[in-house]
Amino acid sequence: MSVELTMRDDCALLTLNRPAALNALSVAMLSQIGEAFDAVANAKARALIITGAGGKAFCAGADIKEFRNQSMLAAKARTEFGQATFAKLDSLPIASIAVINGYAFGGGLELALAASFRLAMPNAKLGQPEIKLGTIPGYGGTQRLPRLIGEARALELILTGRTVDAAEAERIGLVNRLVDGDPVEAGIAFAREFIGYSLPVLAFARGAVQRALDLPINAGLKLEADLSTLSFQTKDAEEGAAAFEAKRKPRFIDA
Ligand code: CO8
Repeated sequence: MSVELTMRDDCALLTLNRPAALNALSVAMLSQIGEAFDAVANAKARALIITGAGGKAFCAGADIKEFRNQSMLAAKARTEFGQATFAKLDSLPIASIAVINGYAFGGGLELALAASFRLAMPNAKLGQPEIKLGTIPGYGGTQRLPRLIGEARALELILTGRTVDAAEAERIGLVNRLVDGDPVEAGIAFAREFIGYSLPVLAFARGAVQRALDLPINAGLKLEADLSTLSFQTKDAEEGAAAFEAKRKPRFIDA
């Protein structure tokens, strides 16, 4: 299998495992990633951590060796398949963290962009080099990159195909944080900062923020009011306020 799914410390751990090709995304591997996301949706995990095997690459993008002699319809089906696969991360009940340990190019960066959070190891190199291959990002990059780093910076990266190192990626908001050491441990340490909170309430918060840039402000505020109201219907909201008054730590039960 080119993808491994394991559990560690309440976190699901997805490892892209095709190091001989720098974890490049063949169509078969994309299928396996989609199946792994479906499995995570039904697992007892509180966060998903995604990283690449081999120490050199998170993922060097779509498998270029599968590009030639594609019919127009096959190319369209392939880009839609990649988009649909990565969009599964949005509908997961838990947050996802891409730990970028090496190259994250093209479809590899697009996978990381679809995650809730991105952490960069010191050897991270990120870019959308499709223009150099005579094509454009096709797994969500033209839409998610400007939402994350703004239109001008996204356009620059997509039109020039230039590579960004870890420090620049943090400076422009492409990654949340710089981390080092073991990538999985770094992902778990980041996840520990939120996975102790109520899972349904975390999902309400993610659901509201995810839609923020797509909705007109009034519709977004309505969504926030609805989800905030829902959060107050949980036992965990009752517990949070009771624990505050009793000056003790809350004991959330995910309900
Ligand atoms: N696809 C297939 N094989 C790859 C890929 C890739 N994206 N990247 C690396 N490999 C393979 C190499 O061919 C090589 O295999 P082999 O040993 O058999 O020759 C092996 O991995 C190791 O790679 P290198 O020897 O090139 O390693 P280097 O350290 O010298 O270079 C780089 C590393 C800089 C990452 C270099 O491999 C590279 O430039 N890779 C391509 C990066 C790229 O352009 N990615 C974007 C791909 S396009 C894309 O993702 C579009 C998504 C939308 C698709 C829509 C479909 C319809």
